[in-house]
Amino acid sequence: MDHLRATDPDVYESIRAEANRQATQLALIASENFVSRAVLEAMGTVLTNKYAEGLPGKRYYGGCEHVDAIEEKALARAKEIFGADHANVQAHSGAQANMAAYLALLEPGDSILGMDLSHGGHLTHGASVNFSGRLFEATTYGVRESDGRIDYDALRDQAKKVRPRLIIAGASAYPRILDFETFAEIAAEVEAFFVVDMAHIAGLVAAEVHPTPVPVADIVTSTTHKTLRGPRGGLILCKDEHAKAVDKSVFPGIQGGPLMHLIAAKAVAFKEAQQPDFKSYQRRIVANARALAAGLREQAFHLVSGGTDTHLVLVDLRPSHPDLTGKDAEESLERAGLTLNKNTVPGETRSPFVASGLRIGTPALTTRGMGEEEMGRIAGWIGEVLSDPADEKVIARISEEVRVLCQAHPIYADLATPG
Ligand code: DSN
Repeated sequence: MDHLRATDPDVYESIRAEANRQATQLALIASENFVSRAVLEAMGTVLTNKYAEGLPGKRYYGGCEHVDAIEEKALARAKEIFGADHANVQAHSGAQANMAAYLALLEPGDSILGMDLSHGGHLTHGASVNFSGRLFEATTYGVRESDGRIDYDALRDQAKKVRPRLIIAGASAYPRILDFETFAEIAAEVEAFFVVDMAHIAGLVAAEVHPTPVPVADIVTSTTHKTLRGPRGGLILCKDEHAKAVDKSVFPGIQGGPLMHLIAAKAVAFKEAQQPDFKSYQRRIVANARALAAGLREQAFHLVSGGTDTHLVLVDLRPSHPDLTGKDAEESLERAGLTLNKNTVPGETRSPFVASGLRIGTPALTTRGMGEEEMGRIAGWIGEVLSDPADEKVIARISEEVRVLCQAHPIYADLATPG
């Protein structure tokens, strides 16, 4: 990064410091990952200079032959990985992908049924503070209090009661397999469109570690940067019958020029997801999450749903640590070198800024080559720190142990070092 360092030492130094932070802390945020150097390189290219509104072969600008070739590759790979009729790789983010999906199928004022945010859903699935709750009449379904799993009977009852135009499945803090077949049946019973936001589990789906929603959903949206381990961005897959509406909904519906440097990086990430070792990587993510869950249970933490089938666990701190908020737990763990996020839990009584839970994920550490043994150690550290979050001696000792573990699993080492 010689040019950047010379032109803007302040920004250069912050980027270098961030690379150092990523290399020296344990990234346990379930939605984060580390992209490959190839993906990173593709993002920092001259493609950022190019306007390419439209689609390959049908652009509103000249000079698009090379970006066309790139976007065609990205589209072909996305369709092949997920077995989809049609793909659109231009959504700038998962939220944009969801907005495009809704506006492809619905009119403002129509009704949607999505998972309650505090039960593990997402802002764009109908939260009142989000466009999805402002443009559409949103109601919610959730998990059973007794076992933390989606209550499909209650979902069916709710769908019959409100007769939504669209049901959305998908979650940002749900650790169990999503039963897409049952969702689709319920949607069919009430003649609703069925959309799946698989952002969190896209990598697991690509590797067939989680059932795919593609055959049963009208539209499937995703981000590309979570378990899929690509650049930050969105992806939309759909059946042929919705292809035109989806493409028009993205552009000119809600976006202008596509970010071609990110589309190139998506193409590279999709190629990586087509390699045989991607399947074993995804299986290791889940094995690591299960090992982490087992370790946390040994530390007497209460896990929503009792464990995990996926890449994350959701800890409800209230039974084991009634006076400890998610916010305070997150801050103490960060001082010990473990980054994760506070999260609301089913039946939440605190505000989302304080929250009573912790969401902990394994994709990023699995990318660094950590395995089940390391997950056991991490669960132990979480238990120790949270047993007395004010004990600075324990935090100092653990942060040193974290540093040593991180050194044994280097990531972006040259970017982290002052040059
Ligand atoms: N903010 C993302 C997450 O952390 O799950 C979802 O968009």
